[in-house]
Amino acid sequence: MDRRRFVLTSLAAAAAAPATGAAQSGYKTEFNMSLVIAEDTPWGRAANRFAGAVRYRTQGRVTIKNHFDGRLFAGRQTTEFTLLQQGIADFAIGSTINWSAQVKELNLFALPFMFPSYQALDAVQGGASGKHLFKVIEDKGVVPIAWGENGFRELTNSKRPVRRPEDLQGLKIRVVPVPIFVEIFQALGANPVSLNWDDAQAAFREGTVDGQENPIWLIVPYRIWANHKHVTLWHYAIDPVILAVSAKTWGSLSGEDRSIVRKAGEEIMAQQKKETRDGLAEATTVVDTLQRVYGMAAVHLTAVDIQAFRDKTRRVYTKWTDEVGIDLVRTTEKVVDATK
Ligand code: X2X
Repeated sequence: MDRRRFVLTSLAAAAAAPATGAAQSGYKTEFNMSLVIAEDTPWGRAANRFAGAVRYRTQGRVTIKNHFDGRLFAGRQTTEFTLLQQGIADFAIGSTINWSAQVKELNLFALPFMFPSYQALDAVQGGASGKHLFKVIEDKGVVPIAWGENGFRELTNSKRPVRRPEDLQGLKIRVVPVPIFVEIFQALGANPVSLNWDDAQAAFREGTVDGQENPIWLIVPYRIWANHKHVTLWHYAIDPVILAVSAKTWGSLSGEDRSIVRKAGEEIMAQQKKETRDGLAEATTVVDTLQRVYGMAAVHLTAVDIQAFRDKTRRVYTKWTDEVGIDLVRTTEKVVDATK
């Protein structure tokens, strides 16, 4: 940083918060963190822990304000990555689905029925594919710090139990506004409706859509059970999240503060992953609660049931293998197969 800018930034910071560590360091007084979902969720809690740890360990030099519920991008969830590139969001815990709008390789996690288990996902993230994805993101001006978890995506709806692709015929299913999800549900004979997560809440309440797909932990905090009584456990796609920082912001931090931020992020996201998956790996605890307390009816698909869905979505898998990159997909398939 040149001296003039340093002095100006320091003055501005000192005026805003004279007594903080930020003022002494010359950093901005507050860094923005973006989240698409609410505070009382596994990503939200991790964001609060991260902000607390970073502030404490940097003695107030790095102070992060968390913007929940998509507030930083006015609800348009597929613009979050762009905000990180621009440095409008300094940090984010973001879904790979939302970022796939700018990073097409991240559609890897949405290839239908690619990942059979969290163990397979961890092997992929820890191996060559995970490294490649982090490199692609970094080359686009966003520095990934650690993987976290949103979870396997399951289906809920208000109309009927879904056991076979025919059961989805004509159902209006809310999907994230990215093309692969639209194509998957079209291939299954459903009627996909692209909606941002905020708008989706009203659509569930008002019944303008019949169903949605998201990890099952989210059914309780977002009261999905109040409108959708059917849940199908089919693990058809997975949604890892990533804690990342804008390269612009990263470049403005001292080496010491970068190490503090990285270490805190790695620790907290490992914990976030574990917390999200607890009870979900076998989906028993959460599903029991959904049935007993919230009156939902769960359909567990067997490998044979899943084959019918796999067959119907095969052409989407093939088309998106080319989009994601054939080498990345084949490398990933090998790692996944080795975990079976
Ligand atoms: O919008 C969704 O479905 C959500 C919350 O899971 C994502 O951000 C991808």
